[in-house]
Amino acid sequence: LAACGDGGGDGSGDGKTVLGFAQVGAESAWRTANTTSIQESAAAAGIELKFSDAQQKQENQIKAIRSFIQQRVDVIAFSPIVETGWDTVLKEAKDAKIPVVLTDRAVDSADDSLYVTFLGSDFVEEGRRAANWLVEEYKDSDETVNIVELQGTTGSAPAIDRKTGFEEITSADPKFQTIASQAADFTRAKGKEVMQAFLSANKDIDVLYAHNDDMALGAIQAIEEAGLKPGEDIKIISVDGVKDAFVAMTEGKINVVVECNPLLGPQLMDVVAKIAAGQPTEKRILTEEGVFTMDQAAAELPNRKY
Ligand code: GYE
Repeated sequence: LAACGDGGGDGSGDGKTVLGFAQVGAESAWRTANTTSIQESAAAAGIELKFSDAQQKQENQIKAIRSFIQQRVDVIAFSPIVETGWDTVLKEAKDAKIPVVLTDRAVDSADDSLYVTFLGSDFVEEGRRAANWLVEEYKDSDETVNIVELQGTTGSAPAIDRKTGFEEITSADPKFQTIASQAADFTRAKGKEVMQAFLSANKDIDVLYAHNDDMALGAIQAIEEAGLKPGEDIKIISVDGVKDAFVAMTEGKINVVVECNPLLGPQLMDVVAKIAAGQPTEKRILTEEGVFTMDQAAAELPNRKY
């Protein structure tokens, strides 16, 4: 790759680094914040952004990546919708000598030469944090805790890892029983629909673990419509930390939120600039995040940026 980002021969003629970004979709508030962050930081960094929205379909994302290769952008970044099935298209990018940055979600590939770096959260750790809250919450009780789980998009890194991290902790104590677990695609509408099904099939749900806030917020509607109190009758653990989830926490409807930061734009642009300048980058760039409980929500709400 030539220095100064002219390796791709971007055709824009003004010497700007051109970044092709293939986004997952607009499935959640997290995603919307992520998109805005990427667009704003590209503009601030003087990077020309070609942005594509795959509407949660892998085939669309693959098409977008192929079109970026054809346009000979300098760098390609994307959030792989699912973990597998990328080797062919990533090989095409590699053959075209266009560096690829994984943003937010990872791929499951034996060949890590297919991308330069992976920038994003540790989703397994998020799952552990969710479970650690549960362990603490029920530490003085021996009774069975019936858990239902709303999984993110089937095959996606956050769905796989958040489940794994959660199970790693809860499986150590047999009182924790996951009685139902199903994918709801990270959306509110699906979260509500699947929670309705959970409620009609199970009389005794103690806890809902939702892999993101949007599904939790949809589930809250289903729980209320069933005449139950979210946060009390059914305790709710969620992931992301979007504003609406903090509002729900101040209303006592979500008990705890494990933060997952979508504001990856500035870090992404730093990496892109480094790559364009021919500088080395780390293979894994982690995001820092916390855990917020109901009693901290009101104080934290004004600080939320997404
Ligand atoms: O948690 C969810 C979004 O990949 C971390 O995708 C991201 C997840 C996020 O739809 O809200």
